[in-house]
Amino acid sequence: MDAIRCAVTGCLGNVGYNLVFFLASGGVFGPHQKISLNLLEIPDLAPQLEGLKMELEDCAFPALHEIRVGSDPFDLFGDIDCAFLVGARPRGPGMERKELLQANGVIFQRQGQALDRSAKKRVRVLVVGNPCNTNCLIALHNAKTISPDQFAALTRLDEFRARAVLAKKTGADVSDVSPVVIWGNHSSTLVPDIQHTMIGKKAALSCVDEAWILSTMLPSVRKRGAEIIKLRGKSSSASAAFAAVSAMAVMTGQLEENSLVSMPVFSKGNPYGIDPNLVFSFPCRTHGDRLTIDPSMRPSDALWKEVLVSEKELIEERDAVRHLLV
Ligand code: NAX
Repeated sequence: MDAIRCAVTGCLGNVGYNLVFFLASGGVFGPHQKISLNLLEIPDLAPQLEGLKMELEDCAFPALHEIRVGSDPFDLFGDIDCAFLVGARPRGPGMERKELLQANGVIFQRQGQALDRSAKKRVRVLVVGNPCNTNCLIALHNAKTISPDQFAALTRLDEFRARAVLAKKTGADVSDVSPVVIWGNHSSTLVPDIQHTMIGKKAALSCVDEAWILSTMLPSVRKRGAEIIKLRGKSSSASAAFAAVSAMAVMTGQLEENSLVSMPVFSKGNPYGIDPNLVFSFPCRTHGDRLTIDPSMRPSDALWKEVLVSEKELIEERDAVRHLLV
């Protein structure tokens, strides 16, 4: 069995540092599938990257076949089967949201071009670095010879958070809470939707009322990341890495056929009338390593209004980086 080659950008950051160990220990493909890691960081961190490589070697992971390190995506994306695009510029003091979009947009434009030139044509690409939906849109536009269906951004963490909030509220075990749909942008406008969620054998909507969903659940899922920063002094890292591993498992066909997952995917041809040139989180179904948007899950009118607010935000983000879309 050939090794699966995976690239991770930003692997010395909070999320990336956790992610590489999850990956090397078999988190996506299992402990018996050999995996090669291509690790990317900014050039200034070359010595630290060598240190990370040594740490990974010291774990003697049976699945870890080879490690390459560097900072050039055109080189490090060579022949990869999957990519986790985690590295991004954080928002600096006094930095406008628009400036952050531009600074990160350029990174994801270049990485899209590098994927196009260097990666395998069947590569699966997960964008974690924020603003992840719009960064993903930029990357897929710049990778013209790779199908946009092979790109996704990350709202799996928001889905897991929503399930945890619901389990806590109802006193259920989280494993009894079936998927919660996440609509829209990975931002403070995201919309968790429990219309089709089951808690054991009961519909979630028979356990909590819509007023609680709008007044408590929605803000608590949206603000969970900010709350963690306040308490921990750092943003979510291991939970985000775990969610990224889980999302890549979805994208590479490791889930049961027809599983329901929420993934921000290219919106072209979507059955909900959402603008067709966005990366938007929809309820999706798994078919091997392909995802299709489930057309039968339109939420209540009250929630749909919220979904449209998230769409508006994504349109504004896209319009601010239009020059980076080709
Ligand atoms: P950190 O600032 O700790 O790490 C980012 C790393 O990326 C740094 O080590 C930096 O040197 C590197 N980097 C920057 N530009 C790069 C480039 N062009 N090539 C390679 N590496 C580069 O951030 P961290 O907390 O790890 O978060 C990473 C990104 O994930 C952020 O944009 C963050 O907002 C986003 N998140 C997204 C989540 C999601 O659910 N979609 C949740 C977790 C996380 O907050």
